[in-house]
Amino acid sequence: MENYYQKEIECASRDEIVAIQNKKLREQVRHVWDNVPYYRKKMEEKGVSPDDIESIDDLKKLPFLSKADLREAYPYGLLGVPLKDCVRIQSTSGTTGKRVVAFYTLDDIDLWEECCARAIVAVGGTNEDVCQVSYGYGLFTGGPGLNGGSHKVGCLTIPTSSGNTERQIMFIKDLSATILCCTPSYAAYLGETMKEMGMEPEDIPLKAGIFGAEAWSEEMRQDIQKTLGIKAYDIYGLTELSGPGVSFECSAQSGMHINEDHFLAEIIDPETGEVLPDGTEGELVFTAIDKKAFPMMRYRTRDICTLTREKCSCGRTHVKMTKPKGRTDDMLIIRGVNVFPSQIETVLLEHGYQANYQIIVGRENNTDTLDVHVEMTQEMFTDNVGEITLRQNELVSGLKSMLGLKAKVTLVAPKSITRSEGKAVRVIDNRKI
Ligand code: DLL
Repeated sequence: MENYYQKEIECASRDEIVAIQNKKLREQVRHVWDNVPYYRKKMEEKGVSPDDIESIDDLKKLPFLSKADLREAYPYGLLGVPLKDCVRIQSTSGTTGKRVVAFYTLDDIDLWEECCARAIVAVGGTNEDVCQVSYGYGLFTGGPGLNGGSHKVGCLTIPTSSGNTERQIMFIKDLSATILCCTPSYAAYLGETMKEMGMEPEDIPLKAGIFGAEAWSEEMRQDIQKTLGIKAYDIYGLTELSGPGVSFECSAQSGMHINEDHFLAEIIDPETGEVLPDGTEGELVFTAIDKKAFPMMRYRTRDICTLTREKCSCGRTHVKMTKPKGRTDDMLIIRGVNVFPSQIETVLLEHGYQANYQIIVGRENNTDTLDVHVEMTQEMFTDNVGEITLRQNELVSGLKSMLGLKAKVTLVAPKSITRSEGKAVRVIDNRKI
């Protein structure tokens, strides 16, 4: 039987959802106009005023916000309330430019944690569960968000944070953790370490995992499910919109329901900014309609995915987004061809490898080069050159048919690629150096 944290809203009819959205959007636009001069100026430049926004159909009249705006307005320029009403900040790791610093009122934290609670209940979590949160705690939103959600559900929460992998496994076993929250790459690493410690999936009581914060393929889901003996669910979010829980997977495991009572989603053409119909792939744009301290309006996420409104078997009515394929800024353009790391991952896992790989892009004689280093698994490890060459060639042709590009593949020894405890770094683009 499907459980819900807030059934009334999670399963509300379309009319009910739209009525909530219209009301909240009107109020939020007024709030931003009155309190965020930076965005008001953008609205004025576009010739829009709060009176022009009556319903969600008017959303497209509003200007976009992008990472560049966040940088320009750093740190307080997009704040929607006096600083004294804020109780927390969270921040991104800032690998691409300046950090994003997001602010929260107590109510903003409450709604964020509610979103995470919905995600935990959707994977079967109740107050009888033990939820181990192995996302990083601190400035990163993963740990704090799921910790709060776990409290709301009433799970016994184990705040291990990331790292110290053997201790993670000890806690899972000794304290009978049933739900694990971490990045998918760390989940895979935990599985690998467990195996090395001589443990089988049956030796641990875990039943579900809530994995997100980075793109991961369907093949990687299958792999993790097998090594940990659990069901693996996706969760999505970003610091600008609070953190994890903007959307989450249900029992159908076929895309993530967006919490539409808090976030309006649109898909746009990343080149032209034009809004695209449901079912079309494009860049995801969000408007936060009730978060007050950091009210993001039409924020361009750069994540590429599709929205679907097909009826879901779980009974939830909120729109679903497909697994993000990657970010427009992660997308590599190699010899003119668009390549997402997730496509490479799909090919590797289809050929029996695990998600331990590195993509190295360079330029030689004015031509882009694509090198993929892939770890052999223990089972396939060999120093037989003939066999290695055969395997490499298989991958070269698999990648060729996926990407339409010739890549160089190098098989490397097991455990030679550094493992990640948080978001994995898969790409080294030497062209940028
Ligand atoms: O990664 C929030 C989060 C924490 C989500 C824990 C899920 C679990 P940021 O560090 O601001 O926030 O990074 C946000 O990560 O724009 C996506 O590109 C990527 N991302 C997040 N979740 C997923 C996912 C957190 N499930 C950026 N699949 C986003 C693919 C994801 N990419």
